[in-house]
Amino acid sequence: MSKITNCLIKKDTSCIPVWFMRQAGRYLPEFREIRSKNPNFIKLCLNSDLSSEITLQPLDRFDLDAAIIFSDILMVPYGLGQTVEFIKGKGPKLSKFNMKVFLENKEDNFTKKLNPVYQAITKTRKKLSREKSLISFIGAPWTLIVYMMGLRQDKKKINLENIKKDFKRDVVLEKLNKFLCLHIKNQMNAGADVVQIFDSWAGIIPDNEINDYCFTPNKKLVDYCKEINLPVVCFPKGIGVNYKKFLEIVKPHGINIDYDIDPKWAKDNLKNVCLQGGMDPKILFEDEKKINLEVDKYLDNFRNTPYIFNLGHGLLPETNPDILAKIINRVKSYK
Ligand code: 1CP
Repeated sequence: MSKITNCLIKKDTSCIPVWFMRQAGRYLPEFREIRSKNPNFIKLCLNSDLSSEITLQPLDRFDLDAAIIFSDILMVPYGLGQTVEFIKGKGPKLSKFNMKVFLENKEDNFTKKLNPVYQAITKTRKKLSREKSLISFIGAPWTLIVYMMGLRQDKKKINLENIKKDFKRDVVLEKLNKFLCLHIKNQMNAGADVVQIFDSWAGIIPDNEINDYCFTPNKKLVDYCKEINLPVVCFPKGIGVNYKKFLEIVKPHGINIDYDIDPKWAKDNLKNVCLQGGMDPKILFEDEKKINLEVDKYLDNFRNTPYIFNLGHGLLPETNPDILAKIINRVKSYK
């Protein structure tokens, strides 16, 4: 069993494993080099040799306890027939959502389209030692809907009345759930030993809709992971005190807290779960003394509770890799 699955399943507190969201990415010069020669991001994700190489880049540099497969949550909308483009400085752009095309999707075709992602997982697993986890991931249904239907806005709460008119909510959620379960299973069969569910836009769901759009769809996915014995970590970013309710309803093995969550509050309110992350990725731009204080704040707070060191969101492109190396060493030598 890897250190991370030990922490997630057995709630082991004897060591604090460490990995970072977006650990494979733009802050690494070796990633930027590959990226500059591969302007089409989706094509890059579908190149299993390069994806596997990028996945392992941070592990060649740092003493991390997991690799996270280099892919994207938007590979699922791609697999379901939407085109996905990444416009520099602007983020992702998807072709217009078409309900008919969406509902016609077949499992075989989806698996075939995303096969290179699964091949990348198998290739990576072969090169990774057993004590290291290989983390797969998906976007939660709500977060995918935000991109698929072009609802992405600033952080403010969203008015769902506008989309409800011709939006068959339960049909869309059910179909997405089916394909997300398939994507989880395919990634596991290819060699992934953990899955993380990113609900990055959960924070903009109005409170009266959070049950239907966040808790219930996440619970269905977590129940499926438990059925197939795959440890699962949820990340419902931005939901504040609703983290408590989320945990009571969804009950994943692990939960990643975001940087708005007070770690003390998390320790007191989020029990019987392995906690992960929390530290603001912007702290990595501060001086060493301040960084160390902040790292220790999380390590001290979660002493003797099952905890995986990570951040409260992904690493930022401006991060200095040498700072990351120092943080990892600090976590590893913490007594
Ligand atoms: O070079 C580039 O321009 C591409 C940048 C990039 C990278 C490195 C994108 C575009 N995706 C990725 C990889 C990625 N995406 C990983 C790889 C593994 C790792 O962590 O190292 C993961 C886990 C993701 C997940 C992801 N993609 C999320 C969930 C996590 C989060 O950041 O909240 C989301 C929302 C996306 C969509 C997406 N893909 C890429 C970008 C820039 C975005 C976010 C855009 C936005 O803010 O809406």
